[in-house]
Amino acid sequence: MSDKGSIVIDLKFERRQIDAALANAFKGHTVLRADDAGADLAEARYAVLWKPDLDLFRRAPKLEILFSGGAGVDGILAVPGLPDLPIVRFVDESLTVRMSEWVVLQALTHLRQVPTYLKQQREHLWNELAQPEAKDLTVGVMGLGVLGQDSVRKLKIMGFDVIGWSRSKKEIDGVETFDAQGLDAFLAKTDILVGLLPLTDDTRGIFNAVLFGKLRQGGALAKPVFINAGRGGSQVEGDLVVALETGILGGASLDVFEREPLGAESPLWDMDNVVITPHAASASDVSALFRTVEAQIARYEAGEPLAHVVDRVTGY
Ligand code: NDP
Ligand code: OXD
Repeated sequence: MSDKGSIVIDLKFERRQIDAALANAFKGHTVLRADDAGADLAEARYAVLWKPDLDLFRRAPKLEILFSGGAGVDGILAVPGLPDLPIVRFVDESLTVRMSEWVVLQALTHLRQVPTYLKQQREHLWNELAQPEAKDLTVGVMGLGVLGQDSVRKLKIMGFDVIGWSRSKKEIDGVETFDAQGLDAFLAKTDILVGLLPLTDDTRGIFNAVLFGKLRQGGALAKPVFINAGRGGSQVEGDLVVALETGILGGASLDVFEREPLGAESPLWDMDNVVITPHAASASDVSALFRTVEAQIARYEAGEPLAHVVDRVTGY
């Protein structure tokens, strides 16, 4: 019998990935698997979850803390009848670094016109394009949390002019920042828009025709570019397609979609100026996830406060 609390795992990673990570995690805890229909979860105290269904909470009525398998918690908060328990987000250097790599890669992809060069390559066309520099472009980052702030730092290292927008105003050295009220002023300066927002009632559908129409036209890339790795529910894909077709937007890099996987019929797949990745900007490293959960449980059991607890009112 274990003398530490038992933990139920309900994650969408491949089983072998979870098994490999469990080999070095949760010593002294009993670990149960939600996908094991016969598992008795009645005494489980902690859950590590991604998109649970309500049945989990019926099977595990004694849970004390829900640990999210990712930084975003919209998949957990969407469960109807979710018990009122603390939800802890996944925050870890591995996740942050991966996201910044993706964001910088996409910003550089559009700066250096990679989609056009790839098209020319397919057409066997030797044609050199104009080369604006990073400093000629303003990248506007929406969402200045853990991920947004790291991306800001790394975009600046690459030489971009960077500005940021968040609900509450932030002070970041060398970066002009805007609060919720400053959205229009922020958009009017932005050549490359980066979305790193959580999905909440306030951010659902925020990337729409009206917003795209407020981005700066006539910058060094001529037309603004939209990059989104926050959540697909924040973008109105119909509006996005029209903005790309009509030249309101010059290009996009999308990791997240209204519906995932993105349907084969989506016109986004075939647009030359659109880069698509399958919600892969920054995957959670399972071993790192379990390490952070283990550390948080140790803190909780020692009577210390948990870190990165979600505010159920704001939804992130
Ligand atoms: P944080 O909670 O640290 O930061 C969220 C940021 O968004 C904060 O700056 C917050 O403002 C801002 N924000 C939230 N709501 C609003 C609003 N209504 N108006 C303006 N700003 C708002 O989250 P992380 O940085 O850790 O993660 C961000 C999101 O990235 C996750 O929620 C998830 O959806 C997504 N993600 C995607 C991944 C992928 O692979 N595609 C991987 C990991 C995460 P304030 O600072 O004022 O609170
Ligand atoms: C996350 C994600 O939220 O992978 O961590 O989307």
